[in-house]
Amino acid sequence: AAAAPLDITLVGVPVDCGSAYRGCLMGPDALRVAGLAESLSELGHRVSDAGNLAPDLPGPREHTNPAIHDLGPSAGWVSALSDAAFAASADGPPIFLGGDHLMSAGTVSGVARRAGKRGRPLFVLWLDAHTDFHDLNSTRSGNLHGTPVAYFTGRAGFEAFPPMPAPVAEERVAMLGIRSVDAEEAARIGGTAIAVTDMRAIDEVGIARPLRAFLDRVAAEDGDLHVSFDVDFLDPDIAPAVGTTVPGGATFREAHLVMEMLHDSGRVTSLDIAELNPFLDDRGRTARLVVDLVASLFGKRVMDRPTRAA
Ligand code: EXY
Ligand code: MN
Ligand code: MN
Ligand code: MN
Repeated sequence: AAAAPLDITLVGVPVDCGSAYRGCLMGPDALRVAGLAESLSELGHRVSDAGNLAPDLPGPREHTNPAIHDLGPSAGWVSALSDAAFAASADGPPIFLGGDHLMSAGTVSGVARRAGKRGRPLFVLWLDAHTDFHDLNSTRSGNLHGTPVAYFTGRAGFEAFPPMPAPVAEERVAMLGIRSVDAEEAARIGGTAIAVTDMRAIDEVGIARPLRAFLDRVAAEDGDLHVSFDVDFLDPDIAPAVGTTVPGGATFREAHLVMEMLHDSGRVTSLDIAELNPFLDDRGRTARLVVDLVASLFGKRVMDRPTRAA
């Protein structure tokens, strides 16, 4: 069935200061070259490209891993990105093209404010090998892409960052694909209501059941749903172009199933595509896989006439 046409805005977020490896700066353009806009237009959506958040964004533009204590510029950057995300989500769903996962400190902040304006709670689905739940004191690597979830759920330890205007309630965050968690994160996240489904659980019960349970909760509260898709959620065999690969990730079919279920839910109001590093890619195959998965999220179907058992 053709998807209801949406007004989709692409927003490039070329940032790589949050990760240990350069290259995510090129993520937005790799997704464009891989045909993201065309794939969505072919589904009947109206796609506009807002370009990349310009270099005049104050803050970490070059490859500088800011020492944790010197985050002043990043604070301005997070605020500016939050404002851009808020504006971009005024009409249809924005797709934020990263950039490493530090981007979500700004994008989730902005869409959370948008949800609040709409009088809706914001839910976040975190597709990732990592929980990204460090704060600026607990991180060992100093790589800020390991912190956005702690930041946007309003936890302490982010004095150098702008305060989260509308923190996301921990019980409205669900994670799928988790398989690399530092001790400090594990100790902390265990005490929260964040629904963490790791790969062990997915192997035991499948990926559909925890996702279905989460989507039922989004529907019950008539919430907005932000999907943050870290490309390292996928198995490195099918998606090598990320800096922090972890073996044993989601398969091609698990990933498409997640995207198709998200589409069928009709609840997705915004999307991050994070951590794509084209410099590590193999002739663009990771970028093209990601575009294909995002097309599934926005209504592409392999079979027009499903033959599933009733
Ligand atoms: N937990 C490790 C750290 O904090 O350095 C690895 C974080 C990787 C984060 C990537 C974006 O998902
Ligand atoms: Mn970097
Ligand atoms: Mn991540
Ligand atoms: Mn990750």
